[in-house]
Amino acid sequence: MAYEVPPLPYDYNALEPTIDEQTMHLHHDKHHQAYVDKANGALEGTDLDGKPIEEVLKDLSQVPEDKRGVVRNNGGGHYNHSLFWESMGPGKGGAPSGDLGSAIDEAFGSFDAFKEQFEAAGVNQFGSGWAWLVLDGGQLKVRSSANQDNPVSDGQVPLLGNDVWEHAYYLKYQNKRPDYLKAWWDVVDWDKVGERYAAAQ
Ligand code: MN3
Repeated sequence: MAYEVPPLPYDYNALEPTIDEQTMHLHHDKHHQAYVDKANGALEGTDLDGKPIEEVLKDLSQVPEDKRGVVRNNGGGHYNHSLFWESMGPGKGGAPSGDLGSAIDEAFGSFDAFKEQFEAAGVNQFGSGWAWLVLDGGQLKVRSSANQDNPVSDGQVPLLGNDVWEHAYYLKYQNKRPDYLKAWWDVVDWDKVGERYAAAQ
């Protein structure tokens, strides 16, 4: 079964004004679709055809060498964006509560300190990539990744990721990536992130 772009769990304009409707259409319908099409093309006819993308990315050495780069980039693009759409929602934002809220306070000192580190990871990612909150051997950490690399390929569990490719923000924020990273907190669905944290324990 080939990969498919999952439908957005909300309307294209639901994340306004943080993320504009046109960006959501291009990002979801065009960019994500292109990653899916290229990943499917690379895996078609291999033993990995139909394997969940997370399982493929956990061990890229299982991908035939001549297809590994394409799968890393485009399979990564599919997995990253699938996580991304689900991590946001209208009327979200605020702060994490429960176990995740306590764990963030403990790991980073405070929620504000965590946000500062996460934004810095996004701002300082040279070129295209992602900022992440991950669980690494039971420890919460902030990191970035280049291109469409996902922390799962490094044995970590991605809990939250923000896309800092220019296609994610340029129509509305132009070159002001720091402004996009700061505004993005208004649409983060912390219940969803908390579910991932609980599942990863
Ligand atoms: Mn993107």
